[in-house]
Amino acid sequence: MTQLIEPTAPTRELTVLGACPQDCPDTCAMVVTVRDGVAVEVAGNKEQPYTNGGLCVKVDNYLDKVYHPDRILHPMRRVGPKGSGEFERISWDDAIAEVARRFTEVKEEHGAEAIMPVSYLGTQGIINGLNVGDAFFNRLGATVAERTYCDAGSCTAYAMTIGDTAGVDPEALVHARFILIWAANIMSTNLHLWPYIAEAKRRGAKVVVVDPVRTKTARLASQHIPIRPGTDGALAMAMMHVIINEGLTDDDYVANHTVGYDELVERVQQYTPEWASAETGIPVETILTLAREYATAQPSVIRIGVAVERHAGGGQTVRALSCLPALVGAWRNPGGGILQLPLWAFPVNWGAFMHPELITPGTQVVNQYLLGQALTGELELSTPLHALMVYNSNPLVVAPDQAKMVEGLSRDDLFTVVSEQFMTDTARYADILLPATTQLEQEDIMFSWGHLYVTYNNPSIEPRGEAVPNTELFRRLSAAMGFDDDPIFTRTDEQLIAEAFDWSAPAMQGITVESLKEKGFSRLNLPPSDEYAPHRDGGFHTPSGKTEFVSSAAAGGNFVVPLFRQGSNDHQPGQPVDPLPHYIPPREAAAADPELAARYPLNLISPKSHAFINSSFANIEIHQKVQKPATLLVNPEDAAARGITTGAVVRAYNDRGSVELLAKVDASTMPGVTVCHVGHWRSDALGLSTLSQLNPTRFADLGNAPTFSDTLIEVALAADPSAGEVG
Ligand SMILES: Nc1nc2c(c(=O)[nH]1)N[C@H]1C(S)=C(S)[C@@H](COP(=O)(O)OP(=O)(O)OC[C@H]3O[C@@H](n4cnc5c(=O)[nH]c(N)nc54)[C@H](O)[C@@H]3O)O[C@H]1N2
Ligand SMILES: Nc1nc2c(c(=O)[nH]1)N[C@H]1C(S)=C(S)[C@@H](COP(=O)(O)OP(=O)(O)OC[C@H]3O[C@@H](n4cnc5c(=O)[nH]c(N)nc54)[C@H](O)[C@@H]3O)O[C@H]1N2
Ligand code: SF4
Ligand SMILES: [Mo]
Repeated sequence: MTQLIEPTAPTRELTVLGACPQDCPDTCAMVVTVRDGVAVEVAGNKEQPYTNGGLCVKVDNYLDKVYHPDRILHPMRRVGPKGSGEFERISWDDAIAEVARRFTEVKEEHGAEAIMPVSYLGTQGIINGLNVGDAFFNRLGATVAERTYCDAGSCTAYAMTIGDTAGVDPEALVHARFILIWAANIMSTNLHLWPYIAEAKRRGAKVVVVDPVRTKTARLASQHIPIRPGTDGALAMAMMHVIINEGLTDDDYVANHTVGYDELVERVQQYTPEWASAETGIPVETILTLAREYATAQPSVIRIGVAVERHAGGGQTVRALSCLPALVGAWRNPGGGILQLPLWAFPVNWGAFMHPELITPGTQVVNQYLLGQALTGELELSTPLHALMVYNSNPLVVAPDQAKMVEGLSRDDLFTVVSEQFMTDTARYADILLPATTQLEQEDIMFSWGHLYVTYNNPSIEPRGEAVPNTELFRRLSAAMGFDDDPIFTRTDEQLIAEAFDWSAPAMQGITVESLKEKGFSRLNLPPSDEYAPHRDGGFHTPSGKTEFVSSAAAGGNFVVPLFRQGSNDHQPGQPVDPLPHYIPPREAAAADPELAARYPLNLISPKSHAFINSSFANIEIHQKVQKPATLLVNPEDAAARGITTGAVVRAYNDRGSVELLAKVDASTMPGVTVCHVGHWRSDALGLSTLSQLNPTRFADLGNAPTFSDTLIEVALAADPSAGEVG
C-alpha cells in the first residue's frame, strides 16, 4: 500500500510497505518512508505480529546500502586484467548485445552446455530470487546449476523421514516445555524467533543449545552443551538409545504414526551413551539427562540450524533428529515437533519460474560448490565451461576452494557476466558487469523459511542509475536471444507475481495480490498457532503418511530436492541409502584420518556473522565497524600452545591453502575448535584470501550438501616463516 500522508504539503512524504529481501528466516515486513522520491527511513512494520516492528542490525541501515556511493549504476565492460576491477561504462544496448553475441558464439563453438548460470539467494523474492534465470538458461540449453549451498542435505533427510511438511509453527514455540536449539545461533541468524523462545522459558520451558561455541544464544539458554563439530549424529542416535531402552517412548504414537520401530530398536543398541560421549566430548550424564528431559517434558521441540548438515554425516544426523519427535509423541501438541524450514507450507509455484520442462534430458549438471574445479578442468566435464553468468551470488566468497575459483575466473577464454549491486570479489572478474536494483527499487512477493506469513514488497523508489531488477535483466536477455516468441519470456513483473503461488491452494484462501499489496503481509490460511499441531494424528508427507524410521525413499538412493536442482529427474540417483538412521563420523577427524589430524589438529567452523548476511553488507562501513576484520577465535588452551595472543596476525592453513586472520583468544569456543565467521571479502582480507580457501569440496552423505564444518586446520603466528607454506 502506498499511502500519501501530506498530499498538499510542499514535501511529499509516502510510506510504502515492503519486505526484507535477505536470505534470512525472518522475512521482516518493512515500512519505507519516502520524501520527494528519496527513501529516508526503513523500519519494521509494527502490524506484522511475528517480526513485530523490529528489523535487525543488518537491515536497520538498509539505506546505507541503497544510496552507497559504490553502487554499480551502469553497465560496464572490463578494460583491465581480470580481477583488477577496471571497467568502462557502456550502454545497456551494447551490454545486452555483447552478452547475446558471446553466448551465441560459445554455443556454436562448444555447445550450449559450455554456458553455466551461477546464482543463489542475494534476494529471496520469488520473482527476482533463486529461480529468476532458470527458464532462460533452460531454453538456451545451458549446463544446469545444482545449488546445494544451504540445507539441501537437511531437506533430503527431512523429506526421507517426515516429508515436505512445514513442521512446527514458530509462533507456537511459546507452548513448548523443552526447546532444543541444535546448531543454530538464533540471536544472530533468526532474531525474531527469540521472543517466542524467551516467552516459553519464562513460562518454565527448559532451553538447551547444542553448539561447539558458547554463542549469545547459548548464554541466554538454560543449558549449553558443547559438542565436537560433526558428531551431532552420535548424540542424536544415543538419545534414541536412551529413550527406547528406558521406555520413554510414546508407544501409542509410535504404533499409529511411524514405520520401522522394531528395526530402529535394533539399530540404536550399538549407540550407547558411553560410546557417544567418547565421540562427542559430552559427559555421559549430560547425554542421559538430555534424552530423559527431551522425552518427558512435552511438548518438546527441536530447532535445527544449517550447521548440522555440514559434515560427512550431516544427512543422517538430520534423519536421526527428524525421527526423535515421533518417538516421544512431541507432535501431539502445538509447539511440539521439529522446526526446520517452514517454507514447505507455502504453495509456491516453482515450476512457473524454473520451467524444468525446457531442459533437454541428459543436460550436463554442475554443482556450484565445485565451480573452481569445473573451471580449472580438475572436474571432468563432458562439455567444459566457456561462459558464466553470475547473479544473486558471490561465489568467490561463499564457495569452497577459493584458490581454484580465482584461477578459473582468471581464464582469458572464459566469458563472465555478473549482475551485481556492488563490485564484489566475483564482480571484479566480470567481462560484462550489469547493475542490479536493491529491494526498494523493485517489486516482489516473498515466502519465508522461518515463519508462516506471505510478505509483499511494493517498490518505494525509482531504480538508481540504470539498475534493473533481475526479472527485467532476463526479459532483455531473452529478447536479444530471440526467446520472446514464447510468452514465458515476456512476462511482466505483475504477471510473474500473479503466478508466484498456487492461489487456489487451501493455504492461500483469503489471500490475494491486492490484499497483500494493501496490508503488506498475510498469515497463510492455517489454524492459529495456538491450535496448530499439524501431525497430531500423523499425516506426514511421506509415502506411508507416517514418520519413516525405515525410509522408503532410501531405496531410490541419494537425491537432491527439486528446489536445489530443478529438473533433477535424470541424474544420479546412485547407490541406495541405508534406510535406517545411522552415524557417519566426520572425515577430517583423528578417528577417520589420524595422519591428517596430526598435521592439522584444529577444527575450523564458519558460522554466520552477526552483522553481514553471508557476504552481503560486508562492504558497508557501518557493518564493518561491528564485524571487521576477519577474525579467528581460538580457545585459550590452543592459543597458549601456539604462543597466540589476541590481536596477533595468524595464519590458518591446511593442504588446500592458507589464510591470514586476526586472532582472538576466546574461551567461548571449545578446545580444539576455531571459528571464523563467513562473509568477509577477499579484497578486504589481510592476505587476499578468506576462509573458503580452507574448506573441502566434498559433499555430505545426502543431498550433495557442503561440508564446511568438516575442516581441519593448523594455526600459527603469521610471523613464523615455517607456517602455512603449503600448496
Ligand atoms: N546475521 C546473519 N544472519 C543470517 C545469515 C548471516 O550471514 N548473518 N545467514 C542466513 C543464512 S543463509 C542461513 S542458512 C542461516 C543459518 O543460520 P544458523 O542455522 O544459525 O547457522 P550458522 O550460523 O552457520 O551456525 C549456527 C551454529 O552452529 C554452530 N556449529 C557449527 N558447526 C557445528 C556442528 O558441527 N555441530 C553443532 N551442533 N553446531 C555447529 C555454530 O557455532 C553456530 O553457532 O542464517 C541466516 N541468517
Ligand atoms: N565457509 C562457508 N561458506 C558458506 C556458508 C558457511 O556457513 N560457511 N554458508 C552457505 C550458505 S548457508 C549460503 S545461503 C550461501 C550464500 O551464498 P550467496 O547467496 O551467494 O550469498 P551472498 O554472499 O550474500 O551473495 C549474494 C550476492 O547477491 C547480490 N544481490 C543481492 N540482491 C541482488 C539482486 O536483486 N540482483 C542481483 N543480480 N544481485 C543481487 C549481493 O550484492 C551479493 O553480492 O553461502 C554458503 N557459503
Ligand atoms: S535480515 Fe532477517 S532479521 Fe534482518 S530485517 Fe531482514 S528478515 Fe529481518
Ligand atoms: Mo543459507
